[in-house]
Amino acid sequence: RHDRGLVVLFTGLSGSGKSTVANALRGRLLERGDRRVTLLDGDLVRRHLSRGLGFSPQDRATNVRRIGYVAAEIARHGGLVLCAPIAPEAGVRDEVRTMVEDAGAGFVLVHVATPLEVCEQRDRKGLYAKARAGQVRDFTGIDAPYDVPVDPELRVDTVDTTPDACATRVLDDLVARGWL
Ligand code: GGZ
Repeated sequence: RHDRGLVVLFTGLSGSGKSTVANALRGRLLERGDRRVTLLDGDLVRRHLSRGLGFSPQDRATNVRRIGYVAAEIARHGGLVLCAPIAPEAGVRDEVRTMVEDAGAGFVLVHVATPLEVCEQRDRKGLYAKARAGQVRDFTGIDAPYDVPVDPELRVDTVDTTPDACATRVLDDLVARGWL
């Protein structure tokens, strides 16, 4: 199990802390000497792999499927992949799980469950204000849906847990499941 590939998919709202937690976890894994870590961050994926895609349900599904495909290929060869898109649709998240498991790798879904109210209050990029003002359309949690994961392997939130502490909880969970 220790040399099998693994994909950890962080899902959650914009501003929930997915990228920060995934980055912190990446740091922890590198410290441990686990060097086969690939981080497919939402922002970078949209700049490269998914350049040109928007935020319609179809484009989001394409974006998340691409991430899943690349993650599954890396995991097929023993890699450890962290991905952090919003991935709002439960059905598409399930497709990614199937792709990864069909590649012979493990899949762990982590719901970064920071509530909408908190994400909106933090509004670190000002996008929630723009969405409320109608300047940004189809914004997740405002006028676009987010399917709350029903049975994720793990749920964390950044309300009273720091991103570093969240990363520790994920790391501990991966160890407990025998992945590390
Ligand atoms: C949601 C949007 C939108 C809309 C731009 N809805 O907080 P951020 O800025 O850095 O993260 C959000 C990111 C979401 O892209 P993903 O590729 O993760 O989404 S998905 O999985 O649904 O494909 C946000 C920014 O892009 N952003 N417009 N309308 N987030």
